[in-house]
Amino acid sequence: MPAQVAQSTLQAHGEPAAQILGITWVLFIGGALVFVVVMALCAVAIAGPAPLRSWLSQRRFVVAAGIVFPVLALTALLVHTFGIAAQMVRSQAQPAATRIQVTGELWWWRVRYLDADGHVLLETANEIHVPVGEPVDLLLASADVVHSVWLPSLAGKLDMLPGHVNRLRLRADAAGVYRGQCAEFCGAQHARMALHVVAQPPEAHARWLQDARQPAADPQPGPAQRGRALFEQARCSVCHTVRGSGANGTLGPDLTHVGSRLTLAAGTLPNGIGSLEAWIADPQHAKPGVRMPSYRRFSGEELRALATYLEGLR
Ligand code: HEC
Ligand SMILES: [Cu+2]
Repeated sequence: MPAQVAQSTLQAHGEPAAQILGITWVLFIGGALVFVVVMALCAVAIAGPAPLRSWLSQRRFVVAAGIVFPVLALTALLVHTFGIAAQMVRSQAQPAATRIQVTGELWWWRVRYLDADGHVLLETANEIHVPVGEPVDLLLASADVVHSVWLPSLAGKLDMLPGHVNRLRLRADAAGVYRGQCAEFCGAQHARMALHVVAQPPEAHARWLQDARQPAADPQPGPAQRGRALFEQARCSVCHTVRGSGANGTLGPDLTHVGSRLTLAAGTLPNGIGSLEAWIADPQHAKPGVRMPSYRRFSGEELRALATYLEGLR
């Protein structure tokens, strides 16, 4: 797994993010310069020598600095920003070869990889794997309320709207794990709705995609096998799919390869046996209001078996 990259707008690792960062710096430096000059003029106007003070209070100066300058400065910024926006629209006119449907759910992300004809190759959750250096289109939708995808190091921020598909272009120029999050308040657990983009060299990405499309392997005899039996008895399959096992619920995240994910519940817990046990026993504690019931009735040994089974789904 590539290394984690800090989640920061100030560290752009791909084209759309770099273009936005350029605008950020122009606005920030321009705004800072204007601020410094205005503060200096204020100081002079209050405590400066009398001739300077009277010069500053001339009508001509007030009109030039108070009306003409802001109009010119804001117009220049507008033209600059429109220029970059037009450049972005031009460079994104052709659809990208890699298209991934990302649907916001309360409070996680459904991720579907599409083939050239728009058929679903694979469904997973909360993690988007992309090839390094290639443009990728995220087709954004929502299953419920308005969410927003924000991946500051790779792209801008774009809303996910019910009944409408928005397209977000991104390109990761270096291998890495890029964190993102929901940026539109969507309910109680909005703050625990993170996602990760995993960028790998194209060959590694192709291999990952091929592996991820395989159904789940049968569990080893022992606790894992007992875990699968418990998974069936407890009817986790009402909400979860594990391809190859008969479980085909769609209300919650696909768990076919849940063991290979970085985190659980959209960045709420690091993945691992302990976290899986804690999550299954009491998701309402880890993420209050979440759309999965707590299973406090399982014994410690049963939880361990379930977690062992899920952790083995790689
Ligand atoms: C009523 C539907 C429902 C049932 C039943 C259910 N879950 Fe869930 N489960 C969810 C939802 C929804 C999420 C996503 C929660 C979130 O991140 O906001 C989830 C998340 C998970 C996750 C984390 C997956 C990930 O990729 O982050 C695991 C593991 C899990 N459930 C295991 C189980 C097990 C084991 C059972 C049975 C004992 C079970 N679930 C029963 C709805 C359900
Ligand atoms: Cu959200």
